[in-house]
Amino acid sequence: MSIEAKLQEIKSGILKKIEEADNVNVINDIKVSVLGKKGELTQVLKSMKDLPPEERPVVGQMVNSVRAALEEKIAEKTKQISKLMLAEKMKRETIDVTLPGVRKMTGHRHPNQIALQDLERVFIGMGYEVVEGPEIEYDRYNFELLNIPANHPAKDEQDTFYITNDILLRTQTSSVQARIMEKGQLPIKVISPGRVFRSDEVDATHSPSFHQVEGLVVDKGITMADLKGTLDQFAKTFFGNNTKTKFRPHHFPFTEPSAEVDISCFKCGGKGCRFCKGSGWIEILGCGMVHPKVLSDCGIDPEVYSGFAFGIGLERVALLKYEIDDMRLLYENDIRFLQQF
Ligand code: 2U9
Repeated sequence: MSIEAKLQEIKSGILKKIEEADNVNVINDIKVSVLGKKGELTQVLKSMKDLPPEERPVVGQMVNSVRAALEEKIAEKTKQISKLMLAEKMKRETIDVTLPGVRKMTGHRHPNQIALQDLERVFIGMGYEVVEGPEIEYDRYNFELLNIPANHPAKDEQDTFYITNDILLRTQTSSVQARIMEKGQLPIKVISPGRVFRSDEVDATHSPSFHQVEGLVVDKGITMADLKGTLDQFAKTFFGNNTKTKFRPHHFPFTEPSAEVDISCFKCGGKGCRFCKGSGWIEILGCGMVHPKVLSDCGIDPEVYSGFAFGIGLERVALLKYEIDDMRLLYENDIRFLQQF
């Protein structure tokens, strides 16, 4: 067969294959098989050395023209296939923008956490620092330094979870403040929020684990007037400007004098309703002037310094604020309940 006929055969064979190709990989294989180092056309070029010298340029030209024709066809077919593939991809990835979206579930704050952050905001606004401390505590900080000595009824095993004789789950966050007082950096103006533990049965108003926010101010010249002014302002900021406060005498081992504070019912304004059980008042916290013995046991001279302290039950405030009538709801983590806040 003449070289020309051979070239024509290669050309028509390859053109047919290109025509039939349906993806870019096949095209690439064809390209290699004809134009590559060991390709059919390359073989023809290599065999030119056996021709008489005068025929070589003619054959060279023929090879080049076949190569050009094939390259053009390959480029054209590649373009055509790419276009087709793109069209198919677009069709596959079509998005129906009219379909309803998939709603993402977002978490949100627990009612306790909302109440805590609201409380903290009020006291931070009054210049208080927020300080936290350990939940597992020494007897010394939880009881001894707070004027609750050995044999005090609060230390009964019925009331407190003991780990050893000396180490327990704190029953109040006052323990954090006893630690601060002992450090002796004065003045002190802190609130201590945190989890506390009591050996209580679970019911609508009790839980073996709940949260407190306790406050402590110690400085020269602190009086009961500071305590009353602070807590009255707190009640107005937190429960509304029309809120009135009432200080009832009470007893705590760590404060003297001590009081419990009631606020006028924010539901009925004090007239008496189901919410305040007809009395017009709702109890919200305990407070008092820090007992001189507590000050001196912590190394602070009660002749020079005085202070006030208060304790707020966080769950109690959350239940009141969101009108929840069972504390257990706060711990069950039922999403249908939590979503309401
Ligand atoms: C120091 C000295 C005294 C903190 C106080 C209360 C009154 C109080 C309770 C309210 C409801 C706890 O959550 S509750 O059960 N607390 O009534 N707490 S005075 O007195 C302190 C704190 C620190 C060094």
